[in-house]
Amino acid sequence: MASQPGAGRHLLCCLFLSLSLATLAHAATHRHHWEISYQFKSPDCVRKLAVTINGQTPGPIIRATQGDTIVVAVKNTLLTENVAIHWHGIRQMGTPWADGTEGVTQCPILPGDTFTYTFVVDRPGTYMYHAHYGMQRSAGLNGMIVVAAAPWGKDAAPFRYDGEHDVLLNDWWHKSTYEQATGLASVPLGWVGEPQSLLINGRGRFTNCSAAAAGTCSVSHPECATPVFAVVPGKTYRFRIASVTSLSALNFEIEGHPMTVVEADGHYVKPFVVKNLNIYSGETYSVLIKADQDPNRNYWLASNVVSRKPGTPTGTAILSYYSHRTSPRRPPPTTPPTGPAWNDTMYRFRQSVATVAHPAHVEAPPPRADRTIILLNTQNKIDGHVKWALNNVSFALPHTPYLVAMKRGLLGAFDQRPPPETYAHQEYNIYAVQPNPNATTSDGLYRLQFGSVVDVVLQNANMLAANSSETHPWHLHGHDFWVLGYGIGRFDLAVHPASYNLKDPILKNTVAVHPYGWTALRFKADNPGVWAFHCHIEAHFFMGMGIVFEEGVERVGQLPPEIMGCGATKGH
Ligand SMILES: *[C@@H]1O[C@H](CO)[C@@H](O)[C@H](O)[C@H]1NC(C)=O
Ligand SMILES: *[C@@H]1O[C@H](CO)[C@@H](O)[C@H](O)[C@H]1NC(C)=O
Ligand SMILES: *[C@@H]1O[C@H](CO)[C@@H](O)[C@H](O)[C@H]1NC(C)=O
Ligand SMILES: *[C@@H]1O[C@H](CO)[C@@H](O)[C@H](O)[C@H]1NC(C)=O
Ligand SMILES: *[C@@H]1O[C@H](CO)[C@@H](O)[C@H](O)[C@H]1NC(C)=O
Ligand SMILES: [Cu+2]
Repeated sequence: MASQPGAGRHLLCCLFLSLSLATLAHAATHRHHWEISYQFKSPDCVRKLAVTINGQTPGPIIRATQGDTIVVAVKNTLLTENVAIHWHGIRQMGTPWADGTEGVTQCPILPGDTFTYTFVVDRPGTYMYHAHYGMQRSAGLNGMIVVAAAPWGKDAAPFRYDGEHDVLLNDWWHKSTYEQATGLASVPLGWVGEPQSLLINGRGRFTNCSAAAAGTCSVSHPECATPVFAVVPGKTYRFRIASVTSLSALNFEIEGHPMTVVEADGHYVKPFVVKNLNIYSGETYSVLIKADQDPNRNYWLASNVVSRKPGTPTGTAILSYYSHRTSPRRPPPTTPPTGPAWNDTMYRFRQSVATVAHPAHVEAPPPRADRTIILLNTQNKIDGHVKWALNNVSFALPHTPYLVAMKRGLLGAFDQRPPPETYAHQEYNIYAVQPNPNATTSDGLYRLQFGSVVDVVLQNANMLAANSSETHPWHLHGHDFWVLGYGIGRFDLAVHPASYNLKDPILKNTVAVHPYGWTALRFKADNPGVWAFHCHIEAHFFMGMGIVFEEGVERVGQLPPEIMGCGATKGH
């Protein structure tokens, strides 16, 4: 990518920017060299093959300051498996080919190859990265991105703290991702079940070693030692929390320490206090806690499954005060918090609604949309396979990345018919089991007029089984969206838009659609490129729960040849 044709113009634009914005004059470039390989790891004390970055899972935290450039040379040494890495929450303005979405923005990185991702982190906040190829994220390829605000810029944090900690939440299975994916694609469906463990910063604890294969489980393995977060009495700490789970919606609590929520997905929140925090896969939050409890004992950090009937023990870590009387690793004298009732949907709904923009950081949304797309989320069948679909269309990734196909006019590379904008929402009973669950498959995409304002309403419904509806965390690439409203029940286009929050909606990149509920979003199609929008549950996207938007692709500069080499891009 070093000899990229647009580099000269890019330099000019940045010179201009650095003259006009003093903060950018200090922009730095952070270079990383990552080797992706399989290693035997024991994140929850049970030895398993994991996909690692330079031998680690989770990978290193990428730290930068707003305006910096990140350069990551990714060398695939997996031997027999492709890879691609998505920088989750980074909008990739001007670098749509660096989004890392295999099949959408690039061909996969082949074994032995190196691909260099170069992008600017233009805004402060807490983000993450993870594999975006098959179900590889579940195998351990993930980590955090922490972008500090330019100290005297307009994006400086509207709150103070003395120190900070990073918390990456995950769920973990003992079965390989290949077994999981093959099960999902089988007739009948083979479901892996609930995770064996919940991980905090890549560590958990599977205590039933007799259930693991002989010689593979050791509760004293250093890789599963309980993480310790140390605090100084009287000080205020910012905890940056990210969830990269494959399946689980989580509830996170720091025993005895109420949390003030101050950031969500890189945007400052109007502060509110919670005893515990609901966090969905793909979301990030910052919370503040005051270290004002008895310093002579330790406290639990706890992560619990919500929204699905839990079959996984609480994930734990330790909060320890710097003091001479307590060893930092000594388990607290209490049992770990177990979180709210897993099926208390309204408890979680209220947190969603409470999350609005900080008064000093409101970015008003456009007052109206040019186009409204209503997406019914259903579980379906196609030729006997269980799938997820939007308006009866289950998404299948094309073999040729859209970005290349559209720039090169490779019309045969994907279905040119656009997917449906809506469904018969006046008649559809979201609570009922459908008489005919059959859907169709497509790799068609939604073409958006460049600069237009788009509303998307996600409507949840009953699944194949009676009386069941799950939470789906939807993630948009390339943009943040305003969260205009949530509801439980059937969305009505004639009624609900009148109650949208146009005053101080939060901007996010991932949002929950609650069981039998709806969520309304608005975004501006102002980032030239091709962008995935999908449920962040790894299995659900794998089974078709996603769509793709194209906007202003004609404005995208010359594509780096490194993103090509698969499907119809060969020889182009
Ligand atoms: C431990 O695993 C064994 C074998 O799978 C099972 O029979 C037993 O019930 C488990 N014990 C606990 C406490 O989960
Ligand atoms: C939640 O599930 C429990 C059983 O796990 C059940 O007793 C309770 O009625 C359920 N509550 C709601 C609100 O569905
Ligand atoms: C759904 O499709 C299958 C074939 O895959 C067919 O056998 C079945 O009859 C269809 N169901 C209905 C209700 O039409
Ligand atoms: C989905 O397709 C099936 C089979 O054609 C049909 O019976 C059903 O009404 C459709 N559902 C929706 C929401 O369009
Ligand atoms: C589903 O819920 C309805 C109403 O709440 C109830 O009448 C029905 O028996 C339930 N069905 C199943 C299969 O649980
Ligand atoms: Cu989902």
